[in-house]
Amino acid sequence: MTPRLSLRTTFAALVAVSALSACGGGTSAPAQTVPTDAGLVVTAVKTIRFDASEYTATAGDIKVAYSNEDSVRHTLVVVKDGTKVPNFKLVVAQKGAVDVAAVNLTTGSYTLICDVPGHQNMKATLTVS
Ligand SMILES: [Cu+2]
Repeated sequence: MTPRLSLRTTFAALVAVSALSACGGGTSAPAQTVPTDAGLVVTAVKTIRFDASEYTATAGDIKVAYSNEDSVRHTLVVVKDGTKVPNFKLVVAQKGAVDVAAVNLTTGSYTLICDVPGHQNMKATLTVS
């Protein structure tokens, strides 16, 4: 009985460790301020909107900063031809939060959205040239 018990305990410990490591990483660490070299700055403002309906950026690796001046959580997702650009999503959980990450975009027209349910109002055009 003892060997079986210790095996089970080891397994439980392994599961706990892998669960812990799954929690780390993945999301980018939130910055406190908008970096001065950001290639695109988007702000979520009151009444569940972005601060503009049209944005522009230069093709290549674009450092995107997302700032929250609203009181609820917002996300920023880039959509191209109805498909979300993979591996890119900014999240600002509360007022004053800033999230920054780079996304590589080629020349073209994109749509910026917030994919929080009920936030369909948050939609803007991003022109990359
Ligand atoms: Cu939102």
